Amino acid sequence: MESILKNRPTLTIEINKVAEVAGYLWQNGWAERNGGNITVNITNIMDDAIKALPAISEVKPIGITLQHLKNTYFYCKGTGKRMRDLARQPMENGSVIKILDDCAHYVIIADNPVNPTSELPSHLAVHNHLIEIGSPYKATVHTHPIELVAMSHNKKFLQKDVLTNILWSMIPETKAFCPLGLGIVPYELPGSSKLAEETLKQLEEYDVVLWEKHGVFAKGLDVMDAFDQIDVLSKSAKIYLDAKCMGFEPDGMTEEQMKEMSIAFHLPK
Ligand code: 2HA
Ligand code: ZN
Repeated sequence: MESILKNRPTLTIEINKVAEVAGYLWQNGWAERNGGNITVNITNIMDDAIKALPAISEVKPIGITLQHLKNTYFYCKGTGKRMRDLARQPMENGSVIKILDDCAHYVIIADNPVNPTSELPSHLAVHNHLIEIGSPYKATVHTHPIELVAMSHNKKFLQKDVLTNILWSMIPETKAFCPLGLGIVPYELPGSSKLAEETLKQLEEYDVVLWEKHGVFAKGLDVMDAFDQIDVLSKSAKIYLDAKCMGFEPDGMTEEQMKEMSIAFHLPK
C-alpha cells in the first residue's frame, strides 16, 4: 500500500517534524530503547480521501472516554518502537489513528498497523482538554532528559516553582522561551491513569511538567515548539550541574534581572 504522505506536502511537513524531533531526542540521550512518546493532532490537515480510508486494525478501546475527540485523527509513535528508528522511518514506527464516534475507541488507518504508544490515554486526555479549551496546541512530547530527571531525585527541587526559578535564573533565554516554567508531578506508575490525571492538572498552569524520577511531558503548538521548551529547560539544568561540578552553587540571575526580563519580553509571570 502507498503511504498517505504521498502527494500530501502539508501532512508530510508535520510528520517530518516528528521524525526530526525523534532524532534530537535520541541524539540528546533522552530516548533509550523505546523511551518517550510523541502524539500530534492532525485532524485539521486531513482531506476527504484520508477520511474515506478503511480501518487497517480492529476497533480498539482507548481505556477512557474523551468527549471532545469524536472523529479526530492523531499521529502516534508506536508502542515499543525506538525514537532512533522513528527518526528515519516515521510511518513504520508510528501510525495514524482515528477516534470513533463513541469517543472511547479508535482504529488505525495508515500506513501500517503499528499499535500506538503505551501512554495513549494520557496523551489523548491532554489533547481532549486542549480541544475543549480551544487551544491552538497540537503536539505532546514525553521524553527522559538526563539532567532534569537527575534534579527530580532531590525533594527540595520538587516544591512548587523552586526548580522553575532556578532554571529561569541560569540564562535569560529560559524564562523568555519557557515563560510558564516547569510543573511538577510526584512519582506515579508509568502509563497509569493517576499519572495522566496529575499531568493534566499541572498542564493547566504549565507547558512542560516534570515527572519525578521519570521524565518530562510537554505540550506545544507543534512538535518543534514542545521540544524547544524541553530543550531550553534542559540547557539550564546542564548549566546548573556544570557549576555544581566546578564546586560552587551558581549565583543565578538576580530577582531584579528576572523582573527586567519579564517586562522587556512581556512575560506572564
Ligand atoms: O513509552 O517512556 O513512559 C515509553 C515511555 C513510557
Ligand atoms: Zn517514559
